[in-house]
Amino acid sequence: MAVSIPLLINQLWDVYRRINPQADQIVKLLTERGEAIQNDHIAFRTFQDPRIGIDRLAKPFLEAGYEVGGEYHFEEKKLYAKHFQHQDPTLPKIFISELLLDKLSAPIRAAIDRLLDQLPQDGEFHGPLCSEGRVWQTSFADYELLKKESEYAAWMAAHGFCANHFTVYVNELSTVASLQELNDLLISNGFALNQEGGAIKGSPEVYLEQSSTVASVVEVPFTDGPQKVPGCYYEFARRYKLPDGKLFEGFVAKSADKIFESTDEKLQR
Ligand code: OOG
Ligand code: NI
Repeated sequence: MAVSIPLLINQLWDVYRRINPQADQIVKLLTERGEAIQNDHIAFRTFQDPRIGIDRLAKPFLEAGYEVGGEYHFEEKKLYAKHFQHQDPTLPKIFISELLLDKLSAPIRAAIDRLLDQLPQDGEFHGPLCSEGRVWQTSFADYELLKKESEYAAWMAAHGFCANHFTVYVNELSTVASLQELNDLLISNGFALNQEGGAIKGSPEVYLEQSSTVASVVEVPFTDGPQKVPGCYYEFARRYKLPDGKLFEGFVAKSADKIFESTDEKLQR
């Protein structure tokens, strides 16, 4: 039976807001101005493996009527992504990326195998549907090893299948006229934005503008003790109309490449 997507989104939000206290604060900031927040998209990360790859994670969404909307390649980060969208425009798009394991070095693959070996054997695994994002134990030593080759892999080890970010749909906001205005509001309220390649990624020419916070640092349990590591971030997206008058529903790989870096250690101050 298809899951209720609004219910699933509420569950995902509940886990996400606990790892990303900024999200609650930003929602409060906007709702106090009278805004009702709509999600443009929700993003997940995973490893390219038949048990938990994009297609596996997308299953509950496809069963609920979502369709593939586009695919994206990130050669340098060794990532592949797809986005899914629903005919109901009030349902957020779903962006799922996966790390291409066959492009990684042997020690990194071995460290990822130590995670994947802990997956349930019986196909009972539901990815984002499970209430806890992380379904494996990992050592901080492995986290640090993974980070040397892929910040994305290290993030996956620490956080697993929780929503990586929610995204405010800026078009639906009434008290800010542009993404720049929203960014200014966030900065004046003390939020740090991902400035990689400029705070605003994209432009009206590519029909999409995006910005994001720097991921909150959170304490994560590792087998060798708790450590503070980058968690989740909040994103803001403004969409523009295509020449044919329809709203652009896709993503822009060049912008996404920089948005991924919102969880990178280098952005932590
Ligand atoms: C996804 C980064 C890309 C977008 O909207 O372009 C993205 C991630 O950090 O997992 O969310
Ligand atoms: Ni995003």
